[in-house]
Amino acid sequence: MKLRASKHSSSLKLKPKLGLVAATFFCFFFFFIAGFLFSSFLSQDAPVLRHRQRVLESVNDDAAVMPDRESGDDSFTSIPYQVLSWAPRALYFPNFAPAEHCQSIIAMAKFGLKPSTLALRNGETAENTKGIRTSSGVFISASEDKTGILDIVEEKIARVTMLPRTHGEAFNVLRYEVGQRYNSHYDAFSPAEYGPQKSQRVASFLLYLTDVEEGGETMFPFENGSNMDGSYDFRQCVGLKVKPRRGDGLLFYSLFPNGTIDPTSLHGSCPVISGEKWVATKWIRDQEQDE
Ligand SMILES: O=C(O)CCC(=O)C(=O)O
Repeated sequence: MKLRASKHSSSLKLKPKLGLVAATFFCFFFFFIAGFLFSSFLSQDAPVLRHRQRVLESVNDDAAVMPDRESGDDSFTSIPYQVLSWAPRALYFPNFAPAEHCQSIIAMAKFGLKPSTLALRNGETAENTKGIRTSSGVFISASEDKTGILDIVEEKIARVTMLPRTHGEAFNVLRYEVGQRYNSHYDAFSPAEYGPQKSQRVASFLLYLTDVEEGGETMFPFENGSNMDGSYDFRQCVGLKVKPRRGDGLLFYSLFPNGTIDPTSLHGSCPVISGEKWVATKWIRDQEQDE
């Protein structure tokens, strides 16, 4: 009993001491963390806040709009995009065109469809290139479209590429049914394979006019230099694959800034597995195009 009593009394004495030590430790820890956080806030966050303020100012403040010029806008425009890749240089534009515009483009193309053709290399014929591109399509220029929708789309493409409308070919509206595809190819024409060229395709803009249930992705098999060891089969759907979504746009550049062909711009359309794919392609060249 005695022993137990003495044990009990010594633990009673110890408790307040332990409490004091814990409280001191807790205060020290709390002030240390608070001080650390406060000092890093002062040293790092201040410039970020200042930078953010500047960006906001330039967007919201009317006075920051540059004076109107002969060509150009008198207000800011916001067209959202996502950089999909730097090799190839590819950008994705969600909701580039409204659904009603996509439907109207399909309606105007529907009755003029013909089997899609290919630009042939030396030695190639329609016969020995059969199966490479199996979609149907039709060319329609903005000036032919009395609804004015292609005009709106073309204008917007010129704004995001900053390549003049006069450099664009007519829209090539394509339909892919189940099983139809376009094997990987370049939009630019290598003079070594196709002979001397009067002008070259710089960039391609694809406006997806439908969703596709399954398949039909636009693919870039050589994204970031992958699959370039010579073993790639041009029908394979590998690399960067962009799933078509109605109204969204895809822009990619076929040429490097120095005018040579970017090998990673190789691309194609995976076969449609289920559903139907409609897309309007605009090829933009380095020279003005005849109407
Ligand atoms: O349909 C696609 O996704 C690709 C079309 C294409 O490669 C082309 O028209 O050059």
